[in-house]
Parts: sequence; structure tokens; C-alpha cells
Amino acid sequence: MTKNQKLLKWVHEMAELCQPENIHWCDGSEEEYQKMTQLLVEQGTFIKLNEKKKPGSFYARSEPSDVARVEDRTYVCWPTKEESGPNNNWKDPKEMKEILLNLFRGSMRGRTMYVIPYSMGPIGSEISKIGVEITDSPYVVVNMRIMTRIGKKVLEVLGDDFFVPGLHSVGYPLNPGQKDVPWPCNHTKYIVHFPEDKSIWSYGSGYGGNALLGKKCYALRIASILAREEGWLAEHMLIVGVTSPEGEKKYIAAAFPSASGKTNFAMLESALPGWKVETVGDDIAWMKFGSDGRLYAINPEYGFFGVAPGTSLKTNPNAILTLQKNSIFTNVALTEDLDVWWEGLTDEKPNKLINWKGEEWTPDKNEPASHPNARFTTPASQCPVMDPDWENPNGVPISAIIFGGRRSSFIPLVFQTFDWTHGVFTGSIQSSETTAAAAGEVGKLRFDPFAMLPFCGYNMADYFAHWLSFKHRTDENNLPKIFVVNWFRKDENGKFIWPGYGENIRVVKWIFERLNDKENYETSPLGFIPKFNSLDVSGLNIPENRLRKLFEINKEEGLTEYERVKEFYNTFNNKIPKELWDELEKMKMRFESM
Ligand code: O2Y
Ligand code: MN
Repeated sequence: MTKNQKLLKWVHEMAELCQPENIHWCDGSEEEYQKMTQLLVEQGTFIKLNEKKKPGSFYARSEPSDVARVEDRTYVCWPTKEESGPNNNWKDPKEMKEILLNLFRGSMRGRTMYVIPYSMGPIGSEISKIGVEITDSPYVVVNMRIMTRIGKKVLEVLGDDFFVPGLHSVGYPLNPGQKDVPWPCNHTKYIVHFPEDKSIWSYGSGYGGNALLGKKCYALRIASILAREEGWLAEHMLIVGVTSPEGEKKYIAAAFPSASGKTNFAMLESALPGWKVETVGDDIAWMKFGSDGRLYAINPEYGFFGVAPGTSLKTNPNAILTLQKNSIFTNVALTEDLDVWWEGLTDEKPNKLINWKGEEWTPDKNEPASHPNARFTTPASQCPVMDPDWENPNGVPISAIIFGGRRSSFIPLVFQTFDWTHGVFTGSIQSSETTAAAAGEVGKLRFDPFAMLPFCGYNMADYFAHWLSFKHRTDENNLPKIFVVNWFRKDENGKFIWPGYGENIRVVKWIFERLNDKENYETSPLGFIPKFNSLDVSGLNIPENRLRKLFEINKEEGLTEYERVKEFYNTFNNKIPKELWDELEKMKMRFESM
């Protein structure tokens, strides 16, 4: 066990508060995992999948109201609302602690309290950080074991050092003799972060980012706070290594809003001969300066919690290969022979399924068989295209940062920003149409700066200033170049123009060439766009007029964007750095003189 007094005291206090029947310290062993999955099968939470089709894998269905991150129930409680910013829900920390203490009191009655020590990042890396999650959900334990490095070895490196405490309860205590349900949860939900003591309190949900506290709560919200204090970046970004046919390799990090194809991009199978993409991470990047003044990134995670619908051998063959074994599937559909299925997995739908709600489903049904936010949890080590350096404790050097959004119009397929400050400005006004990854309306255009809107643990105006400050922390030439991509531009019939997926390598190739200072660009009001014919579209068969449409930049839309951004910046109570306001005016002038 541990001698860390803070940890022992906290576990003791939380046990007093939550009143569990037992306490189990997770050692992270295979034997423990086998026992827990067996327990989950016995409880009815898990169905063991066909051993021949998906060895070592399990299927779970959540309660139909507990299917996604609950942004409206997620809080960051700084002492003042201003510190949390308009991007976070806020309550006075003392008031919030009171609410939570009342909810957590006795919340684990009749259940086991699991203590999970976990490392975000390779154990012992200078860039990695440790957390401890207390949970009453065995489902969370087995998912955390795939998504993070957990157990005894983490306690060994923790010693007496700092860790982030995270308390999680599904909020479904059991009275003596009361039968459990397959997916215990509570209609009252709170996902709360306290920056002062760097703690996380999550109540009422057993799903995904609400409950696996290492992911969004720690690796983004709390880590973004630590990153500001310590001078680094905790970002909602995939990381890939790209190798050219000449054998030159560069690493790229890319921020895309939730459920916008990050996992597909992270495992991209190049449609261009000779180009290769290898995966470092698919969701989160922690970037720190190396001794050479460049930014080095690690993936703090250990597995993928990917969106299942739409994932197929055509769209992401490497994800399909990864999830063939030792995986957990949540809210997909179940086949008659105990395998899994989801929309898009095969061209033909199976004749008969059990849908994500546990009902019989046939293809004539009007609703999908899997939930749009159905997920697979699968070990990164099983991905056939993991980069040889994905666990390098020093991280990988980042040459380019890409911001991406879902925009059916206005934003071209790709452009490069003029410099770091313009890049930060562009990140700060990143916008996207919403998806099913969070509860709420789908398809609505909203600002999602740096794809961090739901994940930045403090006032985003201060976050923008933090990004701007990087220009002064190193020689600007050491910093990654910043690009924007938009795979989602639509034609007048509402159809996507760009084929996406493996063809996105063509855009990556253009970026790669820009990084080598190739004169393949022309200047537009938004930034440097590909010179006509400099984007490799060989063999794609896209008519010239459609290709031009991908790069159409419209004056009216530009001026409308200016007004949208002004309104957005004004929600920050005069806190937006002057440099960004200046960039906005410069953008307006470029559009006016079009
Ligand atoms: O927590 C969920 O329900 C899914 S959210 C998620 C999962 C994996 C990666 N990213 C996200 C996200 O919302 O950005
Ligand atoms: Mn994400």
C-alpha cells in the first residue's frame, strides 16, 4: 500500500462520508481485472462477448438517460465567477462543497469503494502526473484500467508527492437486501472541479467523461489549470507522427471538437502512396518545453474511448483492428451471436439485433440500433499503427498544430495562419457545429476555442493570454506553425465536398510541405491557402469547380464572422487580450479590402 499521509487521510475521510460496505485498493493486476469483469457479468452490467469473435471483451448498456457528458451539470468552482469565466458553470466553492457533502453522505452504502491510483502519462515520466479516483463503480475501474496506467506501480512512484483526488459515486446506495440494477446512476448529476485544492467530485453518472475522471476532468480541466501555473499546455488534441515518402518525420498535434473525427485522423491510413501516419494519441496532448526550446507532447492516456457509430474498415481500419479483443463496448447493438454492431460498421444491416436499449431491433425500425455516442474502450497498445515513441517519457517534438471544426461553409479546407499571434487568434475563434458527444442540441454552430470550450478549467480569456505568452517563452521559430482545417464543407445540396478520412493525407502533405517552406501558398484574408494545383488531388476526380468551392472565401461571410466574434469576445467582460482584438480588426480590414 502507500505511506502517503494525504492519500490515506483522504481515503479515510471519504469512506466516513460515503459509508461503503468495503474498501478495495486497486492493484491493477490481470487477476483483479478478471475478478471485476466477472463481478460485472454477475451483476448484469456486462455481457461477455463471443470469445471467438471478440476475445476478452464485454458489452454494457447504460441507463438511457446516462449516455454522454453533461456539460450543463459540469462546474469549475474558483473563488470568483470571473476566474471560472463565461465558459464554465460556477457556484461559490463553499456552497458547492455543502451540496456535494449532502449528496455524497451515505452514497456508497451497500457498495464497495474502489481506490484507483492512476498515472496520466508513462509512469515516472517528468511530464506525467498522478491522480487517485475513488469510485463505487466497478465499470469505472475496468474502464480506467484500459484508459490509464493504474495500480500498485503508480503508488510506488507517487511516494509522498502530489496527486489529484477525484471522488466519484453513481449516487445509488443499496439498502440491506436491495437488488442492484445493471446501470446504477442518479438523475441528479454534478461534475465539479475545485481549482483551489485541485480536486474533482463527480456524482450521479457512470458514463464516460463524467465518471472516468482521468480523462476530461483531470487531463484537461485540472491539467489546464496546472499548465497555466507551471508554463505548459494541456490540450484537447490528437498527436500523430507523419513520415514522407523520403523518410522525413514530423509530429503534428490537432485540436478538433468532440466527436469530429479525431480518432480517425489519429489512425489515418494514407491514401497517398509512401506517406505514413502513426498514432501517439487520439484525444489529449500535454505539451512542455524541451531543453532545445521546442514543444514536446505526450499522450497522457493509455487507451481509446472512441465513438463507435461510423467507425468501419473503410473509415478507420486501424481502430477496427485495435478493438478486436480486450475491449469494452457501451451502448452499441448486440448481435445474435454475441458480437457487437453499430451504424456504419457494415454496409448491410444485420437482420436482427438487440439495440442499445435492450430491445429487439430489425432494419425496418426507424431508429438507430446503437446510440450516437456509443463507445468502445480499447487499449492503445493494440493499435497496429502506434508510433514507436508513443510512450517516450520525453514526449515527441511538435512541428505543427492544427485547429479543425465542423463548418458547412466559410472555413476553407486548409489554411496556415500568418504567425503565432494570428494562430492563437484563430484558435480563439474556432467554431463548430455541435455533435452527440455532449447532451444537448446537435448541429448548432457554437464557438469552441481550441476545441476546449467544455474543458478549459479557467476563464478562457486568461487561457488565450496563456497561449499568447508562449511567443515570449522561446524563440518564435521553435514554436509549432499553426494551421486550420475543415473537412466538413458542404455544397449547395448539403453534401460534403471533401471525401475525408484517408484522403485527408493530401492536406497533411500540403502542411508538411509548408513546414519545409515550400512556396505552395497564396495569401487570403484568413491566412495562407494552397496555391491552385498545389494540393495533391491526383486520382481523386474532384471537378475543378468543386475544388475551388473548398477554398471559396466570401467577403459577406467574413464580415458576419467579424460581428459574431466581436459579440463572443464581449462576453468576457473586457478580459480578452488586446492583441486578439487587434487581430480581429486586422481580419476585418482584410475582408473589407477584398
Ligand atoms: O464522455 C463521453 O460520453 C464521451 S466524450 C469524449 C470521449 C472520448 C474523447 N473525447 C470526448 C469528448 O467529448 O471530447
Ligand atoms: Mn475529446
